[in-house]
Amino acid sequence: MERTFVMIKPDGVQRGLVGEVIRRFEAKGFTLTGLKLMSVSQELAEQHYDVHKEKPFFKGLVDFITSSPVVAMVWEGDGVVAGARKVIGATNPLTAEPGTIRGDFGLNIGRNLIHGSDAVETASREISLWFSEKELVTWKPTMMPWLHE
Ligand code: DAT
Ligand code: MG
Repeated sequence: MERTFVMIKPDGVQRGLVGEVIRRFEAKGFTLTGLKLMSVSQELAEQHYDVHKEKPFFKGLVDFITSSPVVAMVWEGDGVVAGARKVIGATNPLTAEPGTIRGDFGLNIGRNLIHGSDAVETASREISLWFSEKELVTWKPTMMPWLHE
């Protein structure tokens, strides 16, 4: 089953949107497989955003993500990598569609509330960066037959 890494960034946690974000993924039908509130070290932040290390916004991004706790999650389901990105919305909250998390709650690209892996390979890299194997729980919700034909 496909898995993706989702992180509620410091702005989402500080603004009290943890429950709202989790609610949206649950309501969609994805399965929560890992969950933790944590402070992010400089090293983890730099590794996570390694692809952006040459970008002008890299330092600001790392400073932001290490400034206050985040909620790290793994979600599972058919097509969850692309599906979670749809639920999250476009990178810039100003152009993100209403009905998406960023479109409904954000204003600024540097405060876009949430991260989601952008591809299946990225997801697997990010999941192993943020979670140990024993922190992930494999389970099947009993409502599965009501979500899948
Ligand atoms: P996404 O988070 O939608 O995958 P990304 O991987 O291109 O977007 O960039 C990672 C984060 O970096 C993004 O969530 C917010 C920040 N960011 C991206 N482009 C930016 C820009 N032009 N100015 C400031 N921050 C930016
Ligand atoms: Mg990205």
